[in-house]
Amino acid sequence: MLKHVLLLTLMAVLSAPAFGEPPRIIFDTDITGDVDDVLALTMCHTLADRGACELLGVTISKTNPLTASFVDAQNTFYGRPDLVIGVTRDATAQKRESKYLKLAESADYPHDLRNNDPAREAVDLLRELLAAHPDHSVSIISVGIASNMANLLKSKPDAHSSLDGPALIRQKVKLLSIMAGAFAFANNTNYHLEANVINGVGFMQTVAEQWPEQVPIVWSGYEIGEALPFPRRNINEDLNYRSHHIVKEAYLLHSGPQHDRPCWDQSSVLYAVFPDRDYFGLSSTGRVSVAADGFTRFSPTSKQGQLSQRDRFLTVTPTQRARVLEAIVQLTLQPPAK
Ligand SMILES: [Ca+2]
Repeated sequence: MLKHVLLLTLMAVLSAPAFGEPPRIIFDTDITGDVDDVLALTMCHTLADRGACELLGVTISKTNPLTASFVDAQNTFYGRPDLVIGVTRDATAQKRESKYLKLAESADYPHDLRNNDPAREAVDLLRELLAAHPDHSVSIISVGIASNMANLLKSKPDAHSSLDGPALIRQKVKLLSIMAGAFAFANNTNYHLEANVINGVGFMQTVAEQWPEQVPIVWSGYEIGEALPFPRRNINEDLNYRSHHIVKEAYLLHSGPQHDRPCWDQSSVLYAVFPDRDYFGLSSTGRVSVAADGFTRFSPTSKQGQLSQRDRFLTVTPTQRARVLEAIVQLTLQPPAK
């Protein structure tokens, strides 16, 4: 009898997923100006190909007529031609020129979506995706301005859910992994005003002030990506398994062949998918506030007044830095599964 119970227990242990369910992720990007968004989206695909996460969809937070078309081209390149895409239609979201989105118009990258008009509205798509998945199961990776996150917070009950934005987030979101701000001496100053904040200060203030207390935010500050320069050599030499590679061409159009572009956005992807693998360290808990000039101030939880435990920011030691960079590089170079 005891033997039988032990056998059943062993079978249960072996059939359970070793590290729990892979995270469900939504990638919220301002894929226009910088190219780290392109590399970060590639990581979402290659991590999903490995079964490390489930990629639910992509939402775009800045305005350019080719954003959705480019994302569709990249999704198609990585074997997910039907992955849902939402774009912001907020007239106050930053409009941005791009050096690489024109690749969407190249015959080398076939795909369906030719412009943004047929794409979904981002907040409507976010609400649908959140409503469709189990409670506390969705990790949102936000690596641009916070237009979509702010507008999700302001959203009202609709056909997808009877909950307003904050209640829907409280019920469905497990984590917001966000690349924004600066929390250390960076760029030769202890007062670095980071682009994802200053290109939409009001949006980031809404997130900092109104995101539900119960749903953790982990901030990847400017200093994290700055410590992780993507090796140009890997772009030049290791993406030649296709005669035309959308990541290689986008990188070269943006940064040229002589630049190691910092991995700002990739850091938030890696943390969201592997929060327990010690790729990064974490600050104490506390609260981030966003000043009118875009400065991000972290105030630790203390008994002397600051009681919020919602926010933490990433840290990285030299040993972690080496591991993180190696993981990001390999995930970026990994060919599409199909
Ligand atoms: Ca970005």
